[in-house]
Amino acid sequence: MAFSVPDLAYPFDALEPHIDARTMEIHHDKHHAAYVTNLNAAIEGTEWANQSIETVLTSIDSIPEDKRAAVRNNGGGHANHTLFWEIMGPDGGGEPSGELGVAISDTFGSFSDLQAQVNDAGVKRFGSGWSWLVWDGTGLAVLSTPNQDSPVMEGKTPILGVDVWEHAYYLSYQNRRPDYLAAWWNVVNWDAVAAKFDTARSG
Ligand code: MN3
Repeated sequence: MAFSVPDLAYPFDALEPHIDARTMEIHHDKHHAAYVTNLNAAIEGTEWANQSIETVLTSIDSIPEDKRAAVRNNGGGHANHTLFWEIMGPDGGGEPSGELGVAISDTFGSFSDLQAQVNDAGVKRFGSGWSWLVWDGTGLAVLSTPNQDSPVMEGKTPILGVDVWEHAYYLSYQNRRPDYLAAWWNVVNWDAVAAKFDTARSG
């Protein structure tokens, strides 16, 4: 079963004014679609074609060398964007509550301290990549990855991630990545993040 681009659970314009509809359309229908097409081409006919994307990414060092870079970039791209669409939504923003809110305060000091760390990791990522909140097996942590590398490749479970490739923000924000990051928090779907947190902790 080949991988496919998941449908968005909301319209392209649902995240405006923070993320514009044209950016969402190109990002989902062109960029994510290209990762999926290239991933499927790389693993077609191999034992990896019928595995979950998580299994593929945790096994990246076992992928045949001539396919490994393509799987790393495009498999990571598929997993990263799938999470990205899921943890955003039109009624987003605010602050996490419940056990996730408590865990964030315990780990980072406060929600605004978490935001500062995620933003800082995103701003400092040179070139293209992602800033993440992950479950590392024992607790929460902030990290960034280059290109389309996924925390899953390091055995960590992403529960929130923000794409800092220019294609994620350039139409509205041009070179102003910090402005994009500041606005992005307004579209975070904390129910979705909390669900990933619960799954990661109990996994
Ligand atoms: Mn992207």
